[in-house]
Amino acid sequence: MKITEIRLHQLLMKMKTPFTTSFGTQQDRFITIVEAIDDSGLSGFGECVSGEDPLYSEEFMDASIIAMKKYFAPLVVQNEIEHPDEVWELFKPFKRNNMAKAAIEGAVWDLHAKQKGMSLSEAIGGKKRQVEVGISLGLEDTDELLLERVQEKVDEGYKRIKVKIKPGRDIDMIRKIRERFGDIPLMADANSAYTLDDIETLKALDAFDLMMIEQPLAAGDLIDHAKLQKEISTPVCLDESIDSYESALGAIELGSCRIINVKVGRVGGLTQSIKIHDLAEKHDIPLWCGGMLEAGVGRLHNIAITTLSNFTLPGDTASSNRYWYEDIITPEVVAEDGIVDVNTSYGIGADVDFHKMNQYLKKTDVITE
Ligand code: OSB
Ligand code: MG
Repeated sequence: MKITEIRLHQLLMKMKTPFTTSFGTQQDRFITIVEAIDDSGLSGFGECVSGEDPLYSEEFMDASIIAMKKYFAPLVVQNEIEHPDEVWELFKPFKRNNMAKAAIEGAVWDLHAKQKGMSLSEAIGGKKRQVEVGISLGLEDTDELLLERVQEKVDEGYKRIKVKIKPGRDIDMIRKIRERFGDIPLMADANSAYTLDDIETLKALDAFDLMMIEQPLAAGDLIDHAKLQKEISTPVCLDESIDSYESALGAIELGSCRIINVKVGRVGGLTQSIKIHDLAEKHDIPLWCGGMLEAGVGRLHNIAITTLSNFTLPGDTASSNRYWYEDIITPEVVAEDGIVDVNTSYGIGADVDFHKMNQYLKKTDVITE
């Protein structure tokens, strides 16, 4: 394929409600949509999931935009690409910056699928035509408010409820959820808010039969998570610590987790996600797809990766209306009773609606060489 132009559409999207984790509160979402255009005028789309500030990981949006403009966009317009799998190799001399790499690679994947007349799911070897979705609920000021949120999402039929925890907002809060909602599929995400000094708290959570505890310890750590997993019965799921195929291999070999949350941006794109998928499947480590407060393009990429066979647990790929009054795609992503139908028509399966996107657009950078 010949890519003649990359456009970086920089958006500021207002979230319906703020989203609070152990590392901070998000109110507006600064998002970059990557558009890759080929010599016939066809466009593929990707989304950069970096946070506005380097709080979840070291990447942040201003830096990702520079990385895309300076390194990754020029590489895809300067080189003839036969297949999107080549993009990771093309980017390899430049270390890390996985979310920037993934955003450009994602646009190339979508373009490739469209050129071949396939859906993105088919292009990556996905077979599922429906995927189960859960929801991630941020910390609320009081447990009562959180219980109301949980009630809403249980009523909407989400297949799994994830709540954020941090020291001081854990055991009592989880106990109240269990007391009110009984045996619902429930998990907790700490976003690395604990250390092994908190082992008694983490052991106490075993009493609540959580599906898993996500990233309790430091981002990047594998050793302490392996020690922790030996001490608790709740499966450890790693998010921040799995930033490459190599770290997934390390986590599996060390026994640092029993479940992996795959985020396409965090691991550097779809090609790397597929490689981690195949590794995890071989080792009976179930996967699910995590979210990064995505707009529609990122959401559709997440749904596509979830159609691979070893994504056996509900992901964070909720409806477009989870965070947005109006998403940038048509049709929007809609979960009914916790199920999203995979649109297998063409590429990511929906159009970027420029009329809708333009209301959020701050700036578009164009890279042609
Ligand atoms: O840890 O999974 C996380 C959002 C931003 C950064 C990190 C995380 C999250 C979420 C929300 O949990 C997932 C979503 O609904 O998109
Ligand atoms: Mg997480």
